[in-house]
Amino acid sequence: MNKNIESLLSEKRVFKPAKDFVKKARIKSKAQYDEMYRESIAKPDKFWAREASELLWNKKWTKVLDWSKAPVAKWFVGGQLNVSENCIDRHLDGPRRNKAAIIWEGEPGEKRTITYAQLHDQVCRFANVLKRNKIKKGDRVLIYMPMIPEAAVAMLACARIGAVHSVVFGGFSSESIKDRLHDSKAVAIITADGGYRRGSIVPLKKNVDDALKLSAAEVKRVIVFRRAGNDIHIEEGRDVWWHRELEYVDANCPPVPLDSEHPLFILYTSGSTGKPKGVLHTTGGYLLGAYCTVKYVFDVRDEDVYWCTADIGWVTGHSYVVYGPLANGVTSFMYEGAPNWPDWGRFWQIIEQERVNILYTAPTAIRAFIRAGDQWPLKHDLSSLRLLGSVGEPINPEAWMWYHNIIGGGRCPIVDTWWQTETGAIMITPLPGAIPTIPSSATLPFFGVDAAIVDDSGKEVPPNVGGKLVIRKPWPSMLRTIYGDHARYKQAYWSEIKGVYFAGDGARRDKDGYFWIVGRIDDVLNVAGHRLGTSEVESALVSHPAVAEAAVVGRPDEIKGQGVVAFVTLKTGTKVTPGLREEIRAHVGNVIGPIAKPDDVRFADALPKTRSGKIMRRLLKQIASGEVVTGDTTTLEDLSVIAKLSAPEE
Ligand code: 7RM
Repeated sequence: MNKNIESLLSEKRVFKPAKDFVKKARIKSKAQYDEMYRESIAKPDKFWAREASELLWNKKWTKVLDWSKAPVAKWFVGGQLNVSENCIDRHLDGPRRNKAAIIWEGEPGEKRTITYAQLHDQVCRFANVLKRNKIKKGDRVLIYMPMIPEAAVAMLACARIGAVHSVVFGGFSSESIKDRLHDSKAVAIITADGGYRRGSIVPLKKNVDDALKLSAAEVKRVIVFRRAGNDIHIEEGRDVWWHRELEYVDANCPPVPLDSEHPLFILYTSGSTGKPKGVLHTTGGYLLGAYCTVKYVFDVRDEDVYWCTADIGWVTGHSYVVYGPLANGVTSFMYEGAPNWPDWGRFWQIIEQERVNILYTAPTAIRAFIRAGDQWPLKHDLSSLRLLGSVGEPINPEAWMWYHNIIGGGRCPIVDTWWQTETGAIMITPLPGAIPTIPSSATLPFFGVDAAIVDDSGKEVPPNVGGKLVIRKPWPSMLRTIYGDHARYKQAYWSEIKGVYFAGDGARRDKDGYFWIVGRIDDVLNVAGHRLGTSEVESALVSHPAVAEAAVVGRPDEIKGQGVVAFVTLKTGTKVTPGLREEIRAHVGNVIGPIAKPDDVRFADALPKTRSGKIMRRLLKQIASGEVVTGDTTTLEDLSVIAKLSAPEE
């Protein structure tokens, strides 16, 4: 057995769902989960038909799944529905009519509450604005907005008329906008004058103008929401103001019944190589995945205030800020700004003030909070929280424990949810009232998810042996294609191992069936013939008391194949002493085994991250190997980080 496996197996702290959580939970025991899971795999048509019947269909399907043209799936064949009708209109006849659909706080501190009835009014009016501007069913519309309710309104308005939105994260450059316009052949853009970020204004409209200067592609219309009040250029004949357009429309806009396989959105995501892939999701299956996971994984109640901190520019924002919670009639809290503006207490102050019950955030944020210090959360009453979620990367045991104790007060289950842009919805996760959790394990597959760990030939490996994480059966919210490049869809996801979806992640499964995600396969090192997960070494590094955050990459090594290079940021107030580097190396050696001892530990002020918080290992690999940093850096949060990392050591 590899040393690294031993270290993961040594993580034995098991957290059982608390009794009073279980009492109210939908799924109350492992046995109940097992039973439902068995049915979902053995009789998927029956299982999904039952779940889908909780949605509103304008026309019932004739067949649950058509997989005869694999890997192209058709779910709920012949069925018709509308996503915006399911997320809004459906709630208007009962007690949810005047309930908050969205509670929003802007970075400067203003607050808005939008009820389901008000959301209906706004979405209908804006859908009429789209129609007025000649945007039709099937047209692609690029959305480039700050985190304001109008971003959700724009998405839902597109869904209402069958236009296909492609949200581009507000932190992306004009170059990225141009590429996405081009690839999606969008006919319109919805944007804002500007958005707030850490006290300054992001010039969104100007970025759109610059993108259109690079290549106007097929864009006929730009609709601009006034958010920040900054000066902008209005191109006559092309650009219109959102609020002016509203003067010409009424609130009558019936939802258009759409085929279950009608495209809902395209979302661009980076692959390991080449240009970003336009992941295409469709209507019925995607909505069901988002709906069903919010229901079971977050086990939502009508009285909940639910907060997913993701930006709508990421898939997490699509499924878990907008579509999933609204389909469940839940109150979705939305925040415009950064977690550390004006200080590191902002999130905790919001939770106290809004009495937030469910918090869903990313490990990178958690580690940043740890670094900032416990005094920030400890200043606030966080007792309203009852459930915590984690997404985006493996959560190391230290971050998990801090989240559990300091934020969750030791009382809240943590759902560590593994999924991808491509999967549309959560795939591997604990169900909070049913599944005992272990720090760093995403635990068990969600209903209908036939996940397995296989070797290169596609054969399932024994427990605790690492391999490729694959999904062997189609699931409702799976991507349908890569927009405009179906060959790449087949090649990227269905060719690595014949007949199954390969996620790009490495993982192992323990004897209880729990999944332990190691990370992207390209982040797995091979040091002297030993498989070593970079995230595992990182986890060992951050368990050292002086270390706040760490990123580990491989660099070519003549003897061992690959050597281990660790980039480390220290906790505030920690000084780099002469012995510290060696002490940290020794610590990793103790935690995992000598093989994992970093060959090089480099101290840094910050790590290069994408704006969604993922560490950019490609850049670190280049730096570690002494190369000049090249390639795409448009998703990088702060370019100056690279300059500092590349500079010679002290
Ligand atoms: C939702 C999202 C997908 C990649 C995926 C993994 C990593 C996501 C977890 C995780 C370990 C998790 N979509 N990942 N969640 N790794 N544990 N709970 O992040 O398309 O942007 O990224 O993120 O490597 O392949 S994504």
